[in-house]
Amino acid sequence: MRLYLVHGCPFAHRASLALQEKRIAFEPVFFQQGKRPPELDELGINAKSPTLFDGDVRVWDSQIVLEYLEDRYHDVPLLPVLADLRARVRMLATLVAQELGSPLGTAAAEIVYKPQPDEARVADARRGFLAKLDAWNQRLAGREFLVGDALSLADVTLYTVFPAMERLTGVQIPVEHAHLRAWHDRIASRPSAQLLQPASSSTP
Ligand SMILES: N[C@@H](CCC(=O)N[C@@H](CS)C(=O)NCC(=O)O)C(=O)O
Repeated sequence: MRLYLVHGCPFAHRASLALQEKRIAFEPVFFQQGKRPPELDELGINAKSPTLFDGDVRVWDSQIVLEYLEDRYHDVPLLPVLADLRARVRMLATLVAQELGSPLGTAAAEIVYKPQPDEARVADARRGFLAKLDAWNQRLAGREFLVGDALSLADVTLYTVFPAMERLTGVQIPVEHAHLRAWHDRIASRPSAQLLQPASSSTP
């Protein structure tokens, strides 16, 4: 199995975290932002970071990759069994994209893609990001994981925005959000959560 990815990409981070939690051996194939290799190019414009090559199967887009891994590899599930909890995981993943992915995307668009970032837009993105953290902190009060009693795709999706936002803007989870910080640190300490480095290969 091969995972095509851009180093530091939060979407690819979700895929590498899930693969490692599921103990699936894979080879990371790094490419530069804006320079997709021909094998991705020929899959069309959606084959970005991450794209998974699993035998003859090609899967692009992080949420689809996560769902594919879940459907195909059951030994270590990252979705609960009960339908209501599965729906909750998916709703929380959607909320992450709306509330935190959106300011993260704005910051990335300014800092990664523009030679001269618009500092006002970056500051706005930081403010927007921080403003949403209280609700996530409350969701984690008294809980080890966002949904149920095991790591799920909701945790994977939420966690990966933090290292990306910190790398781009220096934003960290403020100390007053103690539940969120403690949850973050627990996930960060899992070997699966370590960001893959271009020189490394992964065979759990
Ligand atoms: N919606 C996609 C977004 C993927 C994405 O935009 N990845 C960026 C890096 S974080 C990328 O591959 N950019 C490379 C390019 O556009 O050439 C997902 O969730 O996988």
